[in-house]
Amino acid sequence: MNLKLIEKPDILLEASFSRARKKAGAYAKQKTPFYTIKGKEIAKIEAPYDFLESTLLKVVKDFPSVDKLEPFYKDLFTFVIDVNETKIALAKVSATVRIIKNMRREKIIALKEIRYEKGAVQHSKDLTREYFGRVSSLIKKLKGPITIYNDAARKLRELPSIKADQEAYILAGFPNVGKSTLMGKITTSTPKTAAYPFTTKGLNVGSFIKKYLPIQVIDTPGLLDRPISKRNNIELKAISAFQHLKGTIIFVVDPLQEMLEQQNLFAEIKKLFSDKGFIIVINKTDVASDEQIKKAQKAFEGNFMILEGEGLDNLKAELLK
Ligand SMILES: Nc1nc2c(ncn2[C@@H]2O[C@H](COP(=O)(O)OP(=O)(O)O)[C@@H](O)[C@H]2O)c(=O)[nH]1
Ligand SMILES: [Mg+2]
Repeated sequence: MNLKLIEKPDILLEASFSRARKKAGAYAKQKTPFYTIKGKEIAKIEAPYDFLESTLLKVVKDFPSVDKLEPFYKDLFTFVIDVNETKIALAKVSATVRIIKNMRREKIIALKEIRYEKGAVQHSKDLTREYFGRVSSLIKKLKGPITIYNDAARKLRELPSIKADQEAYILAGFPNVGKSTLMGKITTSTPKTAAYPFTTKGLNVGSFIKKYLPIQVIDTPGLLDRPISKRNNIELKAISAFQHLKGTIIFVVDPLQEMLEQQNLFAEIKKLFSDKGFIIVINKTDVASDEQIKKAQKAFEGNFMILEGEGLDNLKAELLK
């Protein structure tokens, strides 16, 4: 998610006022010196708003409407940030920009009304100074909301880019069964590691092409590789976000590892993702004994099954169907 951060108030103000000075400096001479002064002051008043509008309102506009997000991301958003707090912070930002806009209009009208008389030059400059002072104090008050927004944006920027409306294969199975290796074999793109806020290892997201369309393959280290029943609430939520993805679970079995544990994990995952398709891959057939392979086959009997090794081609063919 490509969200811009907002600069700190001091930097925003410095940028606004330096634009104001530049604009005033570039202001062309008018018929009379007084018109020139007034014109410069008007230019100074316009510049900060133009800058603040283009930077701050853009951030507000770019922030996705959580209600309209794909359910997968909607879940992730609500786990990762306080959506309400962030919305309130952004509302404060846009309200401030609106106040500055109104002030700008009032000040410009007031400036235009100043007649050429004693004290008029000072009066014009005072109006600008007063306006700058109010802009400063308004923007400084945004310190809290800006921090809240930036913290949220930083977290959201880390979310993996998974296309929730496209088909995905999700790898599951105990550690060391060969999920990442398999991922490398079936994906044609180099898998990218994306931070996933609920695991230290993040997700690996890769893809292959099926009938000209990219199909995503997602490896979930730390998520679908331990008994679900031992998960805490946050982990369960992190897992449940995957329920929204359209896809198939590839459950990888290692014949060299304890079989009952793997069966139990499979049963839990199957229950959790009851609406998804499953493919079971019995891996490491090159090093497992016939007996171990048979045991694994028996353990998962009745379920859809493909063998790795010589079966990898079958898996690829299956995935490309
Ligand atoms: N002999 C053999 N080793 C494999 C196979 N697949 C993976 N491995 C090895 O098993 C170990 C764990 O693999 P990895 O893909 O990291 O497992 P993950 O933890 O499930 O992602 C690594 O040393 C791999 O080289 C296989 O088909 N045959
Ligand atoms: Mg791995």
